[in-house]
Amino acid sequence: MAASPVAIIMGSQSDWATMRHAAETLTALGVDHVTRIVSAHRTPDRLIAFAKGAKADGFQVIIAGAGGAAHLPGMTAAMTPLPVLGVPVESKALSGVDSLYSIVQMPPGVPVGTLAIGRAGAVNAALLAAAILALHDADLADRLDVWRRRQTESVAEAPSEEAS
Ligand code: RP5
Repeated sequence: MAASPVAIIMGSQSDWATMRHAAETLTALGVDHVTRIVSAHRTPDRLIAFAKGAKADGFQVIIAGAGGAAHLPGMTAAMTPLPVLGVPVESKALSGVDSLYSIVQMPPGVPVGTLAIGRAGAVNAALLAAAILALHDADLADRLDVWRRRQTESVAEAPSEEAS
Protein backbone atom coordinates (compact mmCIF):
# COMPACT_ATOMS: atom_id res chain seq x y z
CA MET A 1 0.00 0.00 0.00
CA ALA A 2 1.25 3.47 -0.89
CA ALA A 3 2.37 5.72 1.96
CA SER A 4 -0.07 8.32 3.23
CA PRO A 5 0.59 11.60 1.42
CA VAL A 6 -0.43 13.83 4.33
CA ALA A 7 0.72 13.90 7.93
CA ILE A 8 -1.34 15.85 10.44
CA ILE A 9 0.77 16.57 13.49
CA MET A 10 -0.19 18.48 16.61
CA GLY A 11 1.50 19.60 19.79
CA SER A 12 -0.89 18.01 22.24
CA GLN A 13 -3.91 15.79 22.65
CA SER A 14 -5.77 19.00 23.47
CA ASP A 15 -5.19 20.18 19.87
CA TRP A 16 -7.17 17.25 18.46
CA ALA A 17 -10.53 19.02 18.94
CA THR A 18 -9.28 21.52 16.35
CA MET A 19 -7.14 19.29 14.16
CA ARG A 20 -9.85 16.66 13.77
CA HIS A 21 -11.48 19.07 11.33
CA ALA A 22 -8.43 18.77 9.07
CA ALA A 23 -8.62 14.98 9.30
CA GLU A 24 -12.36 14.94 8.61
CA THR A 25 -11.95 17.20 5.59
CA LEU A 26 -9.21 15.00 4.13
CA THR A 27 -11.35 11.94 4.74
CA ALA A 28 -14.27 13.60 2.94
CA LEU A 29 -11.97 14.20 -0.03
CA GLY A 30 -10.61 10.66 0.00
CA VAL A 31 -7.09 11.75 0.94
CA ASP A 32 -5.22 9.23 3.06
CA HIS A 33 -3.47 10.71 6.08
CA VAL A 34 -1.93 9.89 9.43
CA THR A 35 -2.35 11.80 12.70
CA ARG A 36 0.41 12.13 15.30
CA ILE A 37 1.08 14.05 18.50
CA VAL A 38 4.50 15.64 18.18
CA SER A 39 5.39 18.34 20.70
CA ALA A 40 8.22 20.74 19.89
CA HIS A 41 8.79 21.30 23.61
CA ARG A 42 7.75 18.10 25.36
CA THR A 43 8.94 15.57 22.78
CA PRO A 44 11.73 17.32 20.86
CA ASP A 45 13.43 14.06 19.86
CA ARG A 46 10.14 12.80 18.39
CA LEU A 47 9.87 16.04 16.43
CA ILE A 48 13.39 15.69 15.01
CA ALA A 49 12.83 12.06 14.03
CA PHE A 50 9.47 12.86 12.41
CA ALA A 51 10.55 15.98 10.52
CA LYS A 52 13.87 14.62 9.27
CA GLY A 53 12.25 11.37 8.14
CA ALA A 54 9.00 12.77 6.75
CA LYS A 55 10.02 12.90 3.10
CA ALA A 56 11.63 9.45 3.16
CA ASP A 57 8.48 8.15 4.86
CA GLY A 58 6.54 9.16 1.76
CA PHE A 59 4.66 12.19 3.05
CA GLN A 60 4.13 15.01 0.55
CA VAL A 61 2.46 17.66 2.71
CA ILE A 62 2.55 18.24 6.46
CA ILE A 63 -0.23 19.96 8.40
CA ALA A 64 1.01 21.09 11.80
CA GLY A 65 -1.27 22.51 14.48
CA ALA A 66 -0.16 23.98 17.78
CA GLY A 67 -1.21 26.54 20.35
CA GLY A 68 0.44 29.11 22.58
CA ALA A 69 4.21 29.18 22.03
CA ALA A 70 3.49 27.31 18.82
CA HIS A 71 6.92 26.34 17.54
CA LEU A 72 5.91 23.01 16.01
CA PRO A 73 5.15 24.16 12.43
CA GLY A 74 8.27 26.32 12.16
CA MET A 75 10.64 23.76 13.64
CA THR A 76 9.16 21.11 11.38
CA ALA A 77 9.65 23.35 8.35
CA ALA A 78 13.27 23.89 9.41
CA MET A 79 13.93 20.16 9.15
CA THR A 80 12.05 19.08 6.03
CA PRO A 81 11.84 20.23 2.40
CA LEU A 82 8.13 19.31 2.34
CA PRO A 83 5.46 22.05 2.37
CA VAL A 84 4.27 22.73 5.92
CA LEU A 85 0.84 24.21 6.57
CA GLY A 86 0.49 25.71 10.05
CA VAL A 87 -2.75 25.84 12.00
CA PRO A 88 -2.84 28.18 15.02
CA VAL A 89 -4.89 26.48 17.73
CA GLU A 90 -7.08 28.75 19.83
CA SER A 91 -5.44 29.13 23.23
CA LYS A 92 -7.27 29.85 26.50
CA ALA A 93 -5.14 32.78 27.63
CA LEU A 94 -4.83 34.73 24.37
CA SER A 95 -7.52 33.24 22.11
CA GLY A 96 -4.99 31.92 19.62
CA VAL A 97 -3.42 35.26 18.71
CA ASP A 98 -0.26 33.99 20.42
CA SER A 99 -0.42 30.82 18.31
CA LEU A 100 -0.99 32.83 15.13
CA TYR A 101 1.92 35.18 15.74
CA SER A 102 4.19 32.28 16.72
CA ILE A 103 3.44 30.45 13.47
CA VAL A 104 3.10 33.25 10.95
CA GLN A 105 6.25 35.27 11.63
CA MET A 106 8.81 32.96 10.08
CA PRO A 107 12.12 34.44 8.93
CA PRO A 108 12.65 34.60 5.17
CA GLY A 109 13.97 31.27 3.93
CA VAL A 110 11.91 28.91 6.07
CA PRO A 111 8.25 29.18 5.03
CA VAL A 112 5.17 27.95 6.86
CA GLY A 113 1.87 28.42 5.06
CA THR A 114 -0.14 29.83 7.94
CA LEU A 115 -3.91 29.43 8.10
CA ALA A 116 -6.61 30.99 10.25
CA ILE A 117 -6.98 30.34 13.98
CA GLY A 118 -8.98 27.25 14.93
CA ARG A 119 -11.46 25.18 12.93
CA ALA A 120 -11.39 27.40 9.83
CA GLY A 121 -7.62 27.04 9.64
CA ALA A 122 -7.78 23.27 10.11
CA VAL A 123 -10.38 22.84 7.37
CA ASN A 124 -8.53 25.15 5.00
CA ALA A 125 -5.19 23.47 5.67
CA ALA A 126 -6.75 20.21 4.54
CA LEU A 127 -8.22 21.86 1.44
CA LEU A 128 -4.85 23.41 0.59
CA ALA A 129 -3.07 20.10 1.11
CA ALA A 130 -5.60 18.46 -1.21
CA ALA A 131 -5.14 21.22 -3.79
CA ILE A 132 -1.36 20.69 -3.72
CA LEU A 133 -1.76 16.94 -4.20
CA ALA A 134 -4.40 17.50 -6.89
CA LEU A 135 -1.79 19.17 -9.11
CA HIS A 136 -0.62 15.65 -9.92
CA ASP A 137 -3.81 13.69 -9.23
CA ALA A 138 -6.69 14.28 -11.67
CA ASP A 139 -9.16 12.16 -9.67
CA LEU A 140 -8.52 14.18 -6.54
CA ALA A 141 -8.86 17.41 -8.56
CA ASP A 142 -12.32 16.19 -9.65
CA ARG A 143 -13.29 15.38 -6.05
CA LEU A 144 -12.14 18.82 -4.96
CA ASP A 145 -14.27 20.41 -7.69
CA VAL A 146 -17.30 18.43 -6.51
CA TRP A 147 -16.63 19.45 -2.88
CA ARG A 148 -16.53 23.12 -3.83
CA ARG A 149 -19.61 22.86 -6.05
CA ARG A 150 -21.58 21.27 -3.20
CA GLN A 151 -20.46 24.04 -0.87
CA THR A 152 -21.64 26.66 -3.35
CA GLU A 153 -24.98 24.89 -3.80
CA SER A 154 -25.49 24.73 -0.03
CA VAL A 155 -25.55 28.52 0.34
CA ALA A 156 -29.14 29.78 0.51
CA GLU A 157 -30.23 32.81 -1.50
CA ALA A 158 -31.77 34.44 1.58
CA PRO A 159 -31.43 33.99 5.36
CA SER A 160 -34.11 32.09 7.25
CA GLU A 161 -35.21 32.15 10.90
CA GLU A 162 -35.01 28.35 11.14
CA ALA A 163 -31.40 28.09 9.98
CA SER A 164 -29.98 30.65 12.47
C1 RP5 B 1 1.06 23.49 22.82
O1 RP5 B 1 0.58 23.84 24.07
C2 RP5 B 1 0.03 22.57 22.24
O2 RP5 B 1 0.04 22.68 20.85
C3 RP5 B 1 -1.26 23.02 22.86
O3 RP5 B 1 -2.03 23.82 21.97
C4 RP5 B 1 -0.81 23.86 24.04
C5 RP5 B 1 -1.37 23.34 25.36
O4 RP5 B 1 -1.03 21.99 25.51
P1 RP5 B 1 -1.64 21.13 26.70
O5 RP5 B 1 -1.17 21.77 27.97
O6 RP5 B 1 -3.13 21.18 26.56
O7 RP5 B 1 -1.09 19.74 26.51
O8 RP5 B 1 2.28 22.85 22.90
